[in-house]
Amino acid sequence: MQAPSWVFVFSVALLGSVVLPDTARAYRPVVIVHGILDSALALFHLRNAILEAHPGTEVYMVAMFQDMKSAWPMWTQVLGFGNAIKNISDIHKDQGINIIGYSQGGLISRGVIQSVDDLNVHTFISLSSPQGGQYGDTSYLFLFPHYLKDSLYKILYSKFGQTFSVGGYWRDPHHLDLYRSTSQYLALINQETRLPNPNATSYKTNLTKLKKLVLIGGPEDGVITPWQSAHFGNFDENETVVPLTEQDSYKNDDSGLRTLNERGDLVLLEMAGITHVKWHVDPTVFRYLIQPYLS
Ligand SMILES: *[C@@H]1O[C@H](CO)[C@@H](O)[C@H](O)[C@H]1NC(C)=O
Ligand SMILES: *[C@@H]1O[C@H](CO)[C@@H](O)[C@H](O)[C@H]1NC(C)=O
Ligand SMILES: *[C@@H]1O[C@H](CO)[C@@H](O)[C@H](O)[C@H]1NC(C)=O
Ligand SMILES: CC(=O)N[C@H]1CO[C@H](CO)[C@@H](O)[C@@H]1O
Repeated sequence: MQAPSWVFVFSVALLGSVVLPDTARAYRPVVIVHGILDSALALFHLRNAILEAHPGTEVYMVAMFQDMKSAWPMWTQVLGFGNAIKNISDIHKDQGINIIGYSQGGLISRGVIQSVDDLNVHTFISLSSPQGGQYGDTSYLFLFPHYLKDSLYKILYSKFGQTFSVGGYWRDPHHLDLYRSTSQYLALINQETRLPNPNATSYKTNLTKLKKLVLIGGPEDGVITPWQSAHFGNFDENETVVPLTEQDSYKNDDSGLRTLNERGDLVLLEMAGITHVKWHVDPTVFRYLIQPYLS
């Protein structure tokens, strides 16, 4: 009667070496959401990097609101991307999905995570997205050629301006009252609004359902302003950057970020020397900042 137990030990050892090598592990599917004036195809690099590192991963590149349509209002895009992401999440209900949102796509993804019912998102990676708002001149503002950043509030904080995606997350530190009373998007999901915000509680609880929130940005970004907005930083009235943990809404845990942080599930990552258009193509960014969080 010795043989069976020997066979048993042997097969366990075999299992250990044959069934569980790294490449055969099942990684969660990844959904990629593109940025402004961009298309899903532009993120092909990122898709290939994921497949090379973790062969067999299902990678979904959501091809919606591409190019000029990426300037459509934020909630319109959150609804559209939300339907697509909900479908993908339902297919993988038990395992859950990971989401990578690049630039404006990271701000749309966060809206989806906070407002769509019954998603199962494990990790959300925000790749240089203006999570704390935008206040800076960039080529992306070509839609309003006659305005500089200090006068853009006149157009963006109006009914008309709010019909553009950037109007939804323009955060002018010299007109915060207007921002709080007109921003239809960022001020609501960041809990800075003076408008009725009936969904505030569910925005918060839904955010804290994430297993991990990874925020990536860096000082040479050149588009996201201040660059710390990638980490929820924002400007005060003197254009001094206020880091997330010094903001009142964080201290009061209004949006759930403090809960995530105190749970050890909020990760702020910074890399020098990466310009805005390189975050999704630079192999070092992928290897050290993204890949470790895809499980
Ligand atoms: C999501 O799934 C529903 C039902 O299967 C389908 O009607 C709809 O077109 C899908 N939406 C997207 C954006 O894929
Ligand atoms: C609150 O959420 C509901 C259901 O998702 C939505 O129909 C409604 O427009 C939201 N209200 C606001 C003010 O965002
Ligand atoms: C901005 O600068 C002015 C003048 O130096 C100062 O009085 C004010 O307290 C500063 N505001 C903040 C939020 O630090
Ligand atoms: C993913 C998730 O938990 N979604 C929830 C967001 O909040 C609404 C309202 O509380 C819930 O119905 C969803 O299930």
